[in-house]
Amino acid sequence: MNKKSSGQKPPLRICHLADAHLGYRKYNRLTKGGLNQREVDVNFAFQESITRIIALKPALVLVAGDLFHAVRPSNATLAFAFREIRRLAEHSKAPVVIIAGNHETPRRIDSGSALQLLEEIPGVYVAKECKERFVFAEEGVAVQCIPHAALTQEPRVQVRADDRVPWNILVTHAQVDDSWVSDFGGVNFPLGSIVVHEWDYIALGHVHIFKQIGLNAAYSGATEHTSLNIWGEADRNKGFLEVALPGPKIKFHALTSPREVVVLERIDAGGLSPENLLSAIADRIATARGGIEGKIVRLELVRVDRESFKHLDHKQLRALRAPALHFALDIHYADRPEVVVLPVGRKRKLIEEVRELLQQFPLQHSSAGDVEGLILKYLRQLEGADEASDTHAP
Ligand SMILES: [Mn+2]
Repeated sequence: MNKKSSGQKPPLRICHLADAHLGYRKYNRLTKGGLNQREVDVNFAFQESITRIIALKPALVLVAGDLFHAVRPSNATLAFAFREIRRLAEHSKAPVVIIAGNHETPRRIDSGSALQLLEEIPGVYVAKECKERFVFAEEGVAVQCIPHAALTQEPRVQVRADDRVPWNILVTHAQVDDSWVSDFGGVNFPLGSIVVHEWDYIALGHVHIFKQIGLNAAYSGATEHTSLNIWGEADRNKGFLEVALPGPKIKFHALTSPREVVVLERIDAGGLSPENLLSAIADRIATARGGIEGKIVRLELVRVDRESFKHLDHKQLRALRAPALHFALDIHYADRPEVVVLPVGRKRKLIEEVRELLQQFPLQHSSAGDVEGLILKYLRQLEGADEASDTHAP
């Protein structure tokens, strides 16, 4: 019986989340229990999303990748994820489908995936490596999963919707266009490479802000501020999606627990005395609505004179910054080019950009070649960092 053509498709309500990045650590602020404060924040936000999803009573829950921040999460992170996913499956009674994102995908298949532990929970379905399709007859829905590793294969993975099932959903973790980049390491997967309209909904992970793509696809965004450049997403809420079919009608639920990120308006320090610069900083901090206590704050100072910065009252400056969980003071000195604008042209490799940048800087103590070698070394270390150790890369 083809329900699709008979027009009697039963309504379906789904919750879609992604990019929880459990195990993310940043800054050296610890909780009373000795845990990294940001790791605890990330757990809180995830817990809030699970509690709120349970309350919404969806028929299906989708986790579109990067549940874990690293290939080998700590034992504490694994135990926390296990408990929360089990709570979700038990209390919602909805099937929970999880796919692997780039952060939790090992480069070597024999490393195994941390996600396989979650497969042991009844009602939880995991696509770690290959494309996989889960059909839930009772809910009348087929969920086609394309985890990160399946997208890296050549030739490109092929997927088609199944007409015999009332609802067809696609879940993947990738960069579908270049309009917003939150994180590197994802595969470029233009939606033009699939038949977009045959899917009732396409649940995306990888971009850390809520973003609807066309009529039937969306990024839910991350559940906390875990992007490489958190300042660029400071004013965007973190949350998850409730998606109702037919439609899809997509509703964003903003979480209340993510820590606030504040980007203060930059200060032009050109010509300011040390005293005036300090009071300008104090004034700027006073503009933060609700203060800066416990928040993650950034303030840029431009055209700073090295001598007057040295004579700043640093004790007072420390006192001004102290209430924040983390206060990034980004200083651009007057005797350095503030921003180097590279010519716009074809897309190039990062190292090519670096090479060009180096040519524009007068280097005093080392050659451009040495610096380039060093940068290349660090880039490679960064690439291998997730996998190389049990500890977390900065
Ligand atoms: Mn991510």
